[in-house]
Amino acid sequence: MNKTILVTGATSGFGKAIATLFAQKGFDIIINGRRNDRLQSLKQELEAQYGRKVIALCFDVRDKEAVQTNIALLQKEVSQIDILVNNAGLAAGLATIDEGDTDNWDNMIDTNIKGLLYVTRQIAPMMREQCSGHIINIGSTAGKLAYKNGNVYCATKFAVDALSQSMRIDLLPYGIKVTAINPGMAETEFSLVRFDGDKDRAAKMYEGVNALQANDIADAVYYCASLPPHVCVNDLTITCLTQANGFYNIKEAERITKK
Ligand code: NDP
Ligand code: 8X3
Repeated sequence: MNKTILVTGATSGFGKAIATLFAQKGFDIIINGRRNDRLQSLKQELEAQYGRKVIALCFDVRDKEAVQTNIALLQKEVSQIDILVNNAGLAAGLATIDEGDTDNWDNMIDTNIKGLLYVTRQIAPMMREQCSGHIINIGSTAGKLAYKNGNVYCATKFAVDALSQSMRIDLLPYGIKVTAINPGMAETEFSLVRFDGDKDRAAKMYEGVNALQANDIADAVYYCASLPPHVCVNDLTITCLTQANGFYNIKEAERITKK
């Protein structure tokens, strides 16, 4: 039987790259996102190119009922989910705590924390019944060290870190692996979303940085997912060479040197 992976937020960036790599490696794929046109074209592409079974689930991870309904329907079609990648997420805005937009805060908390929890709540019992499975949560360097103006986004990723640790404890008796992958700056649609479609501002984030690409993270996810059954990567922080952590990168280093 082919192994099956469910990737949330697969219409772009890391999620799309992860779904594509796992299809190439012979997995059946379940993809999720809110943009159905993108989901359908990825489904067609993966089916045509790799001959894999691909199920597209268009729902918003913030919508608890939609998550429950979609996963319940999925269970009629799929007997086992081997890997869940909780990837759907976003940053909205970049502002100090006294000036932040509270709608942006709600959006980040609802997506990055509550969305991850809603999906996990539906999939973890399936894995518990199977006594196997692997949950891979996409955290961030922002969840290891807070940075200026990052406040609520950083808090959501600190929460992903805490939840990953807790899930590992809760699910350990059932042989379920839990891995947190914490990327640094990566060139996806992340900054375009954060800056509300401002392409110039988004592009500036990556100037002179040689940032990570989505495929770098897909490779890391695949590495973690293909280790022997007794081995679990608990926590993996990955940055490009020009970034030391969420606060300090080559631009900051140059600014200090020029003083
Ligand atoms: P992208 O913006 O390229 O991709 C984000 C994906 O999440 C899209 O597929 C989007 O799909 C989906 N998504 C967002 N909100 C929802 C929602 N409410 N319901 C379902 N899907 C949703 O960004 P990345 O690939 O960079 O981001 C993926 C993850 O990686 C995020 O959790 C992000 O925080 C994290 N991350 C990103 C880093 C970076 O520098 N790029 C570094 C560290 C972590 P759609 O809009 O169709 O719903
Ligand atoms: C995304 C990376 O540095 O913009 O998590 O927070 S960063």
